[in-house]
Amino acid sequence: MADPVPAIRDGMQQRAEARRDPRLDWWRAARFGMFIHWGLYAIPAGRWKGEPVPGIGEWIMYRARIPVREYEALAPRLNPVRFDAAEWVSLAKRSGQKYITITAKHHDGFCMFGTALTDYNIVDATPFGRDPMKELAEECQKQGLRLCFYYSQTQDWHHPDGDGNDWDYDPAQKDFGTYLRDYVHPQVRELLTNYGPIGLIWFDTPKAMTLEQSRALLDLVHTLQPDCLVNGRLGNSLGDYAETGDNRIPDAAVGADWETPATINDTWGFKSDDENWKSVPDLVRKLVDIASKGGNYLLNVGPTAEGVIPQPSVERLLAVGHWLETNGESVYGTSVGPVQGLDWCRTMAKPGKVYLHVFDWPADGVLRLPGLTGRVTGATLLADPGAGALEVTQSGGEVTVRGPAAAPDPVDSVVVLDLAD
Ligand code: FHN
Repeated sequence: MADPVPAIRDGMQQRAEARRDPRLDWWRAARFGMFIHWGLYAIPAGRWKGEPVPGIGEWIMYRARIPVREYEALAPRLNPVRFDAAEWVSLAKRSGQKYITITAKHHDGFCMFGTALTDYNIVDATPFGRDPMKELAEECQKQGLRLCFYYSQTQDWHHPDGDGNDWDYDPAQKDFGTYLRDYVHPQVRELLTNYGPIGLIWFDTPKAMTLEQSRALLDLVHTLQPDCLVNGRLGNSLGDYAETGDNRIPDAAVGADWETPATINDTWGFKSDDENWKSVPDLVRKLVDIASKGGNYLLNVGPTAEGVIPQPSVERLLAVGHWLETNGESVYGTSVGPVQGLDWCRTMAKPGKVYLHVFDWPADGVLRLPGLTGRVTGATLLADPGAGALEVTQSGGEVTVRGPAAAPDPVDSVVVLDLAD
């Protein structure tokens, strides 16, 4: 299979055996997860001293070169009184998302969890005084979703030895090895000890991590929670699955476990003036496109400093969830589709079945699918099985299905093809 995304190639070359690792079974079946970028950066929400700061919201400290002492002053202002873990988890659930990956610590270094390693955390440094990760862990347990933690292991613009801040600290004086050993490792240990079973740890921007450093972190995670997965941005091609670049979807199917992290507008962390929301059809088709190539879609929301997930995100996610209520069978638990590379459709496979996702329904209602080996014994519309069997013929390597003239679903009509054993 073609593999046009270098990040995937780099991440997964190593581990053919990983593709059969049963620890990933839940994750492979999930196909759709909620990413949450939430931190102090939600307070300035893209503006500093009255001026807009270009770029993604959670990078405001870096982009505006905000001194640590000034940025720290945001902490006493963080009071997300409208945060409701039950509501967030329920939103993910109703949106058809099977796991939540949330920023425990992003590059700004502020910890959104209670930690003994620094007071610079939401429990000790804010009037809020609660641990949202605890509340989310409890709710995920209750509602049956997997909780996963994003943790920025290299960049930490607050810590004197963390990577990235060269405006407060002299890079030549930094001791990255000590930071990893005495700060990152103990914090990862906290995250994997204090919150129950964790689905995965999502590391990011590996930068100059040495092989030894990446391996030590991987081993730490697997020692503390053997079933906890590690994403593909740990560095040095280590991790349980590969991560594409942000918002990147490979052109073709990939013979590895992989995930696309993606924004729902143009930022990860909340920015008050980013209204460039992706449409529901776009989101549904991206999910389907990714799943047809064997990947997972990790779709981001950026809650406000009050703890509210912006309404345009909520509306879109619920609409995708609504589509999945009818069509989920053709997404969850599927594997790479047998026919690839066609503009008008995508395919996914399950034993004995092929799901044909039609993005552009032909005007005469006749679907002509080339390249399917195996005998098709029947075809139905997934959303309308009551409409009965559709007429199917097969000759010269082409399957022809006669459907209604009008697209059953203008976004994506799913036809189930039954295959002979
Ligand atoms: O720098 C981060 C960015 O802020 C965001 O967290 C994304 C999500 O994939 N990861 C990094 C850039 O790739």
